[in-house]
Amino acid sequence: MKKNKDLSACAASELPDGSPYSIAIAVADWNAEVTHAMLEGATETLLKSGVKEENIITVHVPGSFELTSAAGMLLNYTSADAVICIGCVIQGETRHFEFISHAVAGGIAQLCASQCRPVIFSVLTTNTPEQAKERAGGKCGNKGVEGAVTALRMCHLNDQLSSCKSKKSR
Ligand code: DLZ
Repeated sequence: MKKNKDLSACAASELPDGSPYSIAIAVADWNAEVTHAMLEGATETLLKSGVKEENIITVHVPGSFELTSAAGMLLNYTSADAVICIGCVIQGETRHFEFISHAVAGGIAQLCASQCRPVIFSVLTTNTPEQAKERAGGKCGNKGVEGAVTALRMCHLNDQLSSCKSKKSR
């Protein structure tokens, strides 16, 4: 894969094999026009990579603030190999943008550091609705697709590293 390649443009032949994996997606319904387009991109990509439909678990939450909590529940209560968090926070007149963006970025980073399963940050933080739409199937690609490719790559990394560990303990 080329350096800094836009993962949204990943051809089907370049996609990591998703057939062994089960992937959970938590999607925020705030700014649904954007987040649902990202969800569609992520789901299509997972299916194209070979993830079975029954191995994709999707849950909806009210807003991006709830994504950390939903990701934690998915890690605890399902056997998903990775969790993709999809959200969209758009700058408004108040300071909600800062609080929600920091909370969800920090929350997901904490989960990543404390769990051995990847949690993917597919949360747009934009100044305008137009910028968000451009990143949900517009001229800047679809960040949901990128989240799916990232999840698959991280699942492969997890497999590779866990097989190193089992070789070492033999
Ligand atoms: C309240 C709120 C606001 C003002 N803006 C957004 C946003 O741009 N994107 C988003 O995903 N969620 C927003 N929310 C909702 C919060 O994430 C959360 O759902 C509520 O504060 C309830 O905890």
